[in-house]
Amino acid sequence: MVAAYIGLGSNLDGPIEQVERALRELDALPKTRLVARSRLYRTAPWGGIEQPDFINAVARLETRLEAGELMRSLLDVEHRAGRRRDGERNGPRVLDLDLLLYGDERIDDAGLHVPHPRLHERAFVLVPLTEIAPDLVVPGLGAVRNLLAGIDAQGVVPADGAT
Ligand code: PH2
Ligand code: MG
Ligand code: MG
Repeated sequence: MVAAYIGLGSNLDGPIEQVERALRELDALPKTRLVARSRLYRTAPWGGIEQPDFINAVARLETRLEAGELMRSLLDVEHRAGRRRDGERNGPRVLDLDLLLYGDERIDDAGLHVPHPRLHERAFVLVPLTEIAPDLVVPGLGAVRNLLAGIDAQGVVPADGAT
């Protein structure tokens, strides 16, 4: 079994439901179970494009899928949600599932880069990841709680409540 961390995001077509449904679909993947999930966070869009706020979350899976198989499964779940890869880079999307970490492996293949290359600069990933795995070490970068301490996380708030 390998522990894999998935970043989930949506800012179109009912983002909260999109992310909740995707979490159920991750748990239902073959050879895989969902063992932890963060709360939902409402997050300011990152990347310089004017667009609606996102809902983001992070999940920990235990899986016997190979990294490449898991990546293809994530793309399938995105596709079933109606994701079409014709939008602009960093633009709005109905569902985005990013493979953040796969055990302690470092992978650099076409279409598969693990750890996710921008993980350490994104509060919408580091806040939910720190919630479920503060001591997790990102290969080459250190513990996630220390990565979070180095960035501005102001635009990331729990989606269930005030401010
Ligand atoms: N995803 C992006 C680009 N910008 N901003 C937020 N807040 N959340 C995201 O998930 C996100 C983003 C590209 O994948
Ligand atoms: Mg993404
Ligand atoms: Mg993606």
